[in-house]
Amino acid sequence: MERTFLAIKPDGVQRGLVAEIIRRYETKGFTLVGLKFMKVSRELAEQHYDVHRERPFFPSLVDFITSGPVVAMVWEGDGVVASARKIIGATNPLTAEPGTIRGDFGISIGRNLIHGSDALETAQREIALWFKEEELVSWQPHLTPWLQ
Ligand code: 3AN
Repeated sequence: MERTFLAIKPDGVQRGLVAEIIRRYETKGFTLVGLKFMKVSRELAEQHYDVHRERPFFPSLVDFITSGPVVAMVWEGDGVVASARKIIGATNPLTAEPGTIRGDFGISIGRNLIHGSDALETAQREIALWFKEEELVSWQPHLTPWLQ
């Protein structure tokens, strides 16, 4: 079953949007398999954003993600990688569609509330980076037949 990695960034936590963001994935019908509330070390932040290492905004990216607690999550379901990204919206909250998390709650590209893996391979890398195998729970939700 497909899995993706999502992280509610420090701005999402500070603004009290944790429940609102989790609600969107629960009510969509995806299954939560991992969740932790944590401070991110600089080492983890630099590994997570490794592809952006040469970009000018890399230092501010690392400063921001390590500035306060985040909610790290793994969600499971058919097509969850692409669908979770659609629910998040475009990178720049100003151009993200209304109805998406960034479109509804953000205005700043440097404070865009949530991270979501951009492809299956990235998801596998990020899940392994952020979670130990024993922190992930494989379970079968008792979904109504309408969601199966
Ligand atoms: P996304 O989070 O939509 O996958 P990426 O992977 O292109 O976006 O960028 C990772 C993060 O880097 C973004 N979430 C955003 O916080 C930050 N970022 C991207 N582009 C810029 C930019 N031009 N200026 C400042 N921060 C940026």
